[in-house]
Amino acid sequence: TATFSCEPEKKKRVLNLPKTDLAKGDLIPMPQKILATEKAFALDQFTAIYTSENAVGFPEAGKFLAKSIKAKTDLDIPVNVEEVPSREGIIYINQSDSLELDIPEAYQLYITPDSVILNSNTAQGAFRGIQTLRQIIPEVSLDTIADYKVWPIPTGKITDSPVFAYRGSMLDVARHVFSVDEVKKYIDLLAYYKYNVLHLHLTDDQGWRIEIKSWPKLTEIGGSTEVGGEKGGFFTQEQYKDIVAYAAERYITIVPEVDMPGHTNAASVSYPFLNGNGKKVELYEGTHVGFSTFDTRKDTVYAFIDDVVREISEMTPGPYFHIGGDESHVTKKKDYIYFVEKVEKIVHKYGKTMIGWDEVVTADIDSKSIAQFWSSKKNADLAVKKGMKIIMSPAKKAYLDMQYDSLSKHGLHWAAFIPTDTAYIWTPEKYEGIPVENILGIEAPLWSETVSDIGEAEYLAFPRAIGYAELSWSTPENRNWENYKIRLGNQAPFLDRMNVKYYPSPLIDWK
Ligand code: TNX
Repeated sequence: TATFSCEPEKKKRVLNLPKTDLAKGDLIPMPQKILATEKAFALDQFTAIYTSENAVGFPEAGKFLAKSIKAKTDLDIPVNVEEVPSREGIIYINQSDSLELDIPEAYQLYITPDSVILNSNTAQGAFRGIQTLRQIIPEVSLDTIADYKVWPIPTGKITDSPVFAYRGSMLDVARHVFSVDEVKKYIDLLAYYKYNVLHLHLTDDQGWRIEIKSWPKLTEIGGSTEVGGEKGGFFTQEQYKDIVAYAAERYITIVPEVDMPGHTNAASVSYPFLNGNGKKVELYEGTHVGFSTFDTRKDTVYAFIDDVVREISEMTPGPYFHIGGDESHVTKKKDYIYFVEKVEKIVHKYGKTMIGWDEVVTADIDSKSIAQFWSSKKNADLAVKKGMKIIMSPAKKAYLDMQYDSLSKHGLHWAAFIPTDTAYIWTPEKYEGIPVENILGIEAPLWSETVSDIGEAEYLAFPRAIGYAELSWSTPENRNWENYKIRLGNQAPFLDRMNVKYYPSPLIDWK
């Protein structure tokens, strides 16, 4: 068959490409090392992608790159899984065992005028490197240099790997329901900035959003409401699996959260035997917190939790199960501790590592469980004392639902106003004396009491989520607000192409 449309002879015309500077690109997060060589690789209709053979995930990574190039340039780039022909104009995604790459998610990019070589030990590392490549492809083509379009890619070498292993964001799908497609769009945006975790807050007082086959009323009744009287909804197990698979293709781990023993009104309306606050339970569409609790002294409550943890764990390939544990204001202290210790055992029974909001460290839990620090420095210190790892989500720095300022259309401000610079200018490595050895990573939660659609959620998340990506990937030496804010302004064409309704912060000169 005549598939040789990109034969080398056709291309052997020397293009007079402009000088470039790889170090002046708009990369976010900033890579560890960049060495610029000031020439250019011509990305054009003759370019072809090759990937290592027999390397798990590499062909798929190649296809992902081709799709991304198509979205940005409209070029149709073929992806080949075969021996690399020695010719110019190729992007080669290579599985390499080099020791330098023996760090999870590490990659190297070697760009010369002849080829782009992306080396990584793992497909995950290759995928992170592909995001870098996507970002250095210029927004506009050169149309005067040849009788076809050319995108000059700056040459040089990038060596890169992340500072933190856990780089996450959380979507509260309980207070407001988001569709599968909306969650996927959020995943796409996270992936572009090298996030690797999406935490789904699946249950709260106002709604239960995940189908549990053994307890169908959770979604029938508990899923029927949202904050503000909207219509409710939930993910079927098939939909949840679809989200998990979509995230996995982007090397993003889903962390499911079932918040308990507080934040459980929706569960208790569905099955009143669960309720432990002594009051009659009714569906709830308001925004108060801390009024609900499970009955922590009934065996049947733990049998229920066992089913829920089992069904969700079976659909979740990632290592974590988040049990919530925050703001259980009407649970007696001793009952709370008893509860967390019992539920931790259930989480372990289904092979998962437990994560909980920082209050859970007041119970006697395993040092391998993880504390998500959101407000209590005392709890963070206790976690450190127990040798636990901590996910950094301090509300006054990392909460995506805090308003930018008093004029913000959406959001709360109980923790702080968080303008775009404040969100970026802090050092998680040295925050409130928490030792860096204990920090697993950073997560930016997006609580949804004040948003009623994905556009409003995007207004709160962007641009701040882009800054948290850099805080969790790049070294402190490579982070600098003055430099970052220019790169951030240059994200506008990407955000526009993705139809993101970001907040156009006046601190930023948007391109
Ligand atoms: C506190 S942060 C909560 C959530 C709210 C959020 C609003 C945390 C663990 N609990 O229930 O949605 O504040 O900012």
